[in-house]
Amino acid sequence: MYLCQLQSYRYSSLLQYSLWARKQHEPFLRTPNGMSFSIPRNVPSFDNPQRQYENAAWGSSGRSRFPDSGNGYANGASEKIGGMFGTKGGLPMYKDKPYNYFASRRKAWFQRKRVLAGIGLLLLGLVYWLGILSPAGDSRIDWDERRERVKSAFKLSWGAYEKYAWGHDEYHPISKDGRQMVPNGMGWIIVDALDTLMLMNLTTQINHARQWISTNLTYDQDHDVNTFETTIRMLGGLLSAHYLSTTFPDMAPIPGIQGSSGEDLYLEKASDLADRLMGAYDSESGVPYASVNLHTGKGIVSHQDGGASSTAEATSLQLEMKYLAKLTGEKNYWDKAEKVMQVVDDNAMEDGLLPIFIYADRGTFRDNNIRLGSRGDSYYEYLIKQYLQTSKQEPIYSEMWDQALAGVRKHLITYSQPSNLTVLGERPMGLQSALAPKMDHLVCFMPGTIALGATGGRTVAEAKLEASWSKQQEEEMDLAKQLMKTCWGMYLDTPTGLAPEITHFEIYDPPKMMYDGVLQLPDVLSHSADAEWRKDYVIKPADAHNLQRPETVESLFYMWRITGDEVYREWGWEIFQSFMKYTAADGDAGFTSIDDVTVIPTSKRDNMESFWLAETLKYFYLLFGPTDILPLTDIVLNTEAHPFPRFELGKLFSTGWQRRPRDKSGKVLPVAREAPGKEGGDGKADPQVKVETVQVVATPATVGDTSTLVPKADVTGDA
Ligand code: DMJ
Repeated sequence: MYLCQLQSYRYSSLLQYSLWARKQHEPFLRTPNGMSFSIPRNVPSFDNPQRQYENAAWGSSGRSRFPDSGNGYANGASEKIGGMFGTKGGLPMYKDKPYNYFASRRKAWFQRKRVLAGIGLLLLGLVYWLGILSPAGDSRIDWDERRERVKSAFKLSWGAYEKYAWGHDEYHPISKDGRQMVPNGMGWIIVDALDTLMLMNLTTQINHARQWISTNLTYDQDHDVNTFETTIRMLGGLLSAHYLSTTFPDMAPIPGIQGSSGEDLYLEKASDLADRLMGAYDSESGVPYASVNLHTGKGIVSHQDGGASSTAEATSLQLEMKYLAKLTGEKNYWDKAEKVMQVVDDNAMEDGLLPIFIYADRGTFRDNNIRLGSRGDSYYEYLIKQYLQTSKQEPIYSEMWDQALAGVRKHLITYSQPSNLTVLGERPMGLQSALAPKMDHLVCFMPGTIALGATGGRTVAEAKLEASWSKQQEEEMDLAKQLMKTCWGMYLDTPTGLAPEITHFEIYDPPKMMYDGVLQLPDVLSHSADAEWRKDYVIKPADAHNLQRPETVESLFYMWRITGDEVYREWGWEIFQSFMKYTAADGDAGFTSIDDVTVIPTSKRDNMESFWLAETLKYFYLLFGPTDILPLTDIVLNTEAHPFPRFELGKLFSTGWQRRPRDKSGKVLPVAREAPGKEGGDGKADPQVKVETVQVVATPATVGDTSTLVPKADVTGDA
């Protein structure tokens, strides 16, 4: 029954797709400039001559969303060769040098030489067009121009917010109004967008934002807020604004205010907010409560999920609190955030993979649902980023990351069929139960984060020069590339070119696990409407919405920076165009979430997420920009894409905890009995027990029947 439903949905979506594909190709055949779509008014212009050139160049890469459009120079190559030999007038080989020009009266030998030279040049040209000699990609693409398009999209979105919802926490682009989340607003959109404004050098806009923060923003409001979201977006936004404005005073400068000597507004607001959030950590275990009242500072237990906090939410506050501690010298911020890591790790979960709910009072996990999507994701992200933030001086976090990544490879990586795409699935009932072949879009932060972990932020070429480069890093880079392709396929698979919130996969029965051997997947995912790889992807109607999420473009950004392979920028450009085309609200209202990525025309939801400005557009902008802006070796980006500098521990800070002792297979050794008369354990390692290096020895994962597994999709949960 379940399979039937899937099949019938697949057929109807294929039919829809082929109708869509025909529609897409028609304008290519009709319009001389190769415009593929009509753009809503006020969306950044795509029909200038540069755009035509880019479209043409695009076709030549063989990676166009619109195959066989006749649009690219490489298309119809045989005709060009024919033209060369005088049978047909070919297109110019270079845009300003017609190639079919011959002087008519030359000596025969000289003529022959010219023909031979011509053939040679043509072949060289073809090699060039196909990118064979140019691993870095097509140098004719003007990435600066594309980056400007992103900036235009940002300005349009920001301008719409300024016009229709200024000062509100939410912006609704369809009804063109806003809403507050707390009585006087928290600056949800303004604060989250600050550093993107700075990176894009939008001086007027940053001035307006700063003015609002200075005169309107108060966090002293008697209202509950989500501890995690407020930390990553507001605290993170203020801290990165502080970092950028003080470290790069020429970035969107505000005369007389910004710069290393003048700016303290953002840091003052950040400290005030952090002090109000501290009450969340006052649980019995130290694991933060899901919410906190900003006025009373009292932590509030979750009203849902049996009172448990989300694991990702409790464990993705550390970059922010530690950077604030470093800036202010207030060790308390550091200690509270660090304590959470210890409590979580003391649970000694198998292979470093954690259930997605944790009780704040007890510090133990609820249920056994393990995934790297909603409620699980950024725990893993913050392991490797904590290690990098403190300049690799806290090896405990790289050890935890390595263990968790080995756990992912052992228990969660499987392959789709028939095309063997790499799938990072879930274990909803625990590691001993069956695998669910489902990926939230949120999981797509992983390819980039794996690559970041493998090289520490250097390029692969640089990292390979180090003696420490090993087979493990090689394999991790391979895994990152495979997963990146899977995430890209989520976009390429749909008529809109946008990914759904959740994707399911057809997998083998029993599942083929990575542990049993890496399977060969297609080199390139063909754009063709009937490409076989599309059979591997399954989109369920309840999961088909798109909330303008950043994770795939985030990973594309890391993969581009780390591998230098321009294909990742090209994929990003295709995705960007899809956002422009299918998420634009009417008139000057900006961009919005949509209901269903499989249906054209798209039905719009009435909400622009703040991470559209803070993350998605920022990552596009960085992806198309030069690599020396925010070098990955100098910074870490928090889970809301707010950049913080890496720093040394210095005298004040150190890692204040140790992992419980483990044996060689990674199993935690039993805690020694307490001395008589002492009640209960203190949760700390027995100093007598010898601590072995954690070395995860993979054993075949337990797999089972997948047909009963896929639980009802959790479409509401975020991180
Ligand atoms: C953002 O708020 C953060 O990236 C978070 O970690 C996950 N959810 C959203 C974006 O999808």
